[in-house]
Amino acid sequence: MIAGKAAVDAQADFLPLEGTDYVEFYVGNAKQAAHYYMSAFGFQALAYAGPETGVKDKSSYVVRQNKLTFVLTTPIRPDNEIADHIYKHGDGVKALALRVNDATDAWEKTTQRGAENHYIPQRLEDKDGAVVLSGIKLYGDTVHLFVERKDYNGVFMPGYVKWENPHFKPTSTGLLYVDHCVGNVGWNQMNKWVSFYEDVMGFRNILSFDDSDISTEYSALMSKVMSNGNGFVKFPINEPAEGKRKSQIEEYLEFYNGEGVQHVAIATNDIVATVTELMNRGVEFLKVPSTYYDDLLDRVGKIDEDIEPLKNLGILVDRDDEGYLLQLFSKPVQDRPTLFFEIIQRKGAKSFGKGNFKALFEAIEREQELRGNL
Ligand code: TYF
Ligand code: FE
Repeated sequence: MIAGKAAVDAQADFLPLEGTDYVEFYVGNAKQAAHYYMSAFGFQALAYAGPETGVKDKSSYVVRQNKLTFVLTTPIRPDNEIADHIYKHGDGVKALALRVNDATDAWEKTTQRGAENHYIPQRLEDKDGAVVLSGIKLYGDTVHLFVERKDYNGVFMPGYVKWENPHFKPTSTGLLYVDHCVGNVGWNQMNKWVSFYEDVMGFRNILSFDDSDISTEYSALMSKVMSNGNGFVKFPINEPAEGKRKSQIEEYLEFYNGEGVQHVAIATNDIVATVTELMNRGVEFLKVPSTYYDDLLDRVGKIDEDIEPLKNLGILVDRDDEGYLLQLFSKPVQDRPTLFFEIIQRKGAKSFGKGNFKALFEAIEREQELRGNL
């Protein structure tokens, strides 16, 4: 009986994920991007790989804050995949790396179920142990990596050296971990990627938003939230929908030149303190009209926070049947209107802020209009 139940559980989650290991960005200037994430977002220097460590064609800087690890990678020669990626997409997310207990097994199971190979499992070793890395293709040129690091004690991964600057240790802004990462896919492609997460990764569709839930006067989109078995990783997928004018998803697809990661949502347990710090360090956020706060308590009921600081910072609040959440969205973090960040504090709610969609999307549309892309 026990063996039978274990078999059923294994069947239910054939791809046990321990969480997001890191997010890798391909950028035009990794040295400066790393400085931005340190100075503006409060990350610490962690590791480095590049010409000084024997890597010929790229430099990668690893920064960390609590359980959040970002890798900033840039090409240092024109004739490689990284340079092509930046030429096509501008700066953006290349890899969503997921922590697993067995990266070989994760790759074998997912490729057997139809995933396209990106990186055949490789055991990378140095004096601190071994990391096994593998990867499969995702939407656009984005990939999922599987990282097995149970036998590794080094700073990041074989190939990287410790990187620090004793003169520059920015204080934390309270960012904790990746809450979810959202992908924008092409017209009528959402269900294909929903099936990918269901069939290849063993995820479930936990929430869906259609046009009628979220279309404003102009911007229209549909979204389905995919979650793995333990709920540690969640990937909403957006596709554009027909509206009066150009959908924000279309604007993204046009400027990213294809499908890719739209936003990375980062958790904090004190959103007022975190957003105050981020703003003081120059991070720019979308603003909703102050009338948003007039009937806030009627909509969300009693909350622990004072309304005044939320209103001053532009923080949005939404409630579901399990609790409430506070969230705020940055402006795009590069010149193209592509990747942005969400800062989120969950107080019981497991949803995504549906009650804020109208105010949020109208704020996005005001920016789209300023860019001449509405
Ligand atoms: O992740 C989410 O679903 C929320 C809402 O273009 C959202 O953060 C959805 C689509 C979008 C911006 C935010
Ligand atoms: Fe989000």
